[in-house]
Amino acid sequence: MRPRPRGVRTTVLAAALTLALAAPFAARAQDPPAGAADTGERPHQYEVSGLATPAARTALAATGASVDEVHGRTAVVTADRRQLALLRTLGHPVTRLPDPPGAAAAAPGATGFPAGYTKYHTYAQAMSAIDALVARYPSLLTKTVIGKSHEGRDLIALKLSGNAARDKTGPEVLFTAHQHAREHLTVEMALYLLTEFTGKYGTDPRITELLDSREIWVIPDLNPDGGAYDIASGAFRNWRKNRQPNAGSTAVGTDLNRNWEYEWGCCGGSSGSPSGETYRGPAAASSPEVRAVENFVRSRVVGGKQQITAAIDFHTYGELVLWPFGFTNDPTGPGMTRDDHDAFAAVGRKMAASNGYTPEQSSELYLTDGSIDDWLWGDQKIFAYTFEMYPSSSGAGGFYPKDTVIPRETARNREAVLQLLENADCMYRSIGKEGTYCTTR
Ligand code: 7B0
Ligand code: ZN
Repeated sequence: MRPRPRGVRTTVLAAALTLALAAPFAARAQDPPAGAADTGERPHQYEVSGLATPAARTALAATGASVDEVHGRTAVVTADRRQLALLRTLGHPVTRLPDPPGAAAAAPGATGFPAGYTKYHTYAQAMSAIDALVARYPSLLTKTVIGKSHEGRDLIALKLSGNAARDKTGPEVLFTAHQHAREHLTVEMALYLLTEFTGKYGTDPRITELLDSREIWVIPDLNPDGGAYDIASGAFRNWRKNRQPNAGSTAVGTDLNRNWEYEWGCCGGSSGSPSGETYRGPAAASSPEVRAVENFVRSRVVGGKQQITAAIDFHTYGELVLWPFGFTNDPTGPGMTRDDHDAFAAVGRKMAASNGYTPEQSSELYLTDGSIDDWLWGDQKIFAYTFEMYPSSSGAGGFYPKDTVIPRETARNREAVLQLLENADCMYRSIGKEGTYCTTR
């Protein structure tokens, strides 16, 4: 990990202290009384210090907490009461961080975002914005329903494709967003891409060329149920998982990004307990959301060849460009040659240079098993990245940055997205090996 300046952490702590002293609601935002059910409770963020290695961070995750942020030897986690108790047994100093700002003004029964967040799109608002784009640009943008969420919401995929007569021999590229409920900025990222590509086709030469030579798929909301639940009380719930019930437990939800069908649950990179923030589900692809997207991706195999060559799955937060594998610390191994790794890293670093994120192999953060990028690469040989968007720290808003950042922080990834699209016909060109790998295309 790249250590960050100490000032950042001091600012976070100072902000925490200021909020704790100034905000009247802080008093009732303490841990619930002993004996409270750990399922209905809103989890909180905590800063944990004294972590020297990825293994130490993976041990944090083994409590069932999610690791949200890593700065040098410090991590920020989301934990419920029980996970907090386990965390404390690990012996690292643990400090409670303030709750998201929106949590102050609870308006039960709300279906929209609270004040300061109203430019974020609810699921319904995103769907109507998308339908309006499809109606306006019918020759560029088409919508397919690829399945239903647990609660029955449509899971949709959008296809962007230029209408030039020229033959499409180029690759397909996939952008996915919102596996994690509280990561609302990622839906805005998907909407930005749809708006940008439709609005600039025919006038922006780079976008025109890309849409004429490639097909772009956008799945803007993998977890609509979790997203709706996160905002439904009028105060952000800090929710991560989907909303699927678990047999034999009152705890709800599967962590979609631990549910993919490649090395599922293999390696201590997920939780086997339904109350875990990173619960992997009872079986690989047990969630309807993951199953729908896996089937969609498999449906892109044409004549024995996967048409999608590259992908980005958008998350928040941390400002990172991550590549597989997450399940192992090895940079190479079965399913990942040195050239594969080098091409991943070369394009990943180039993208990170354009948006100012930090590039690294996913497992340098902490181990994850059953995550989408491992499946896309391990099972489908798609060059799949995970982007952790703005901000870099909980002090700058964590999972809940104000809506004023949306235009800047979505446009910030424009260049990286264009670079991936331009590399997608031959990712090995980035390491000078197109002659070895890309001659038949
Ligand atoms: C996660 O804070 C995923 C890396 C995938 N190999 C990182 C992601 O699922 O833990 N971080 S996050 O939850 N968005
Ligand atoms: Zn995430």
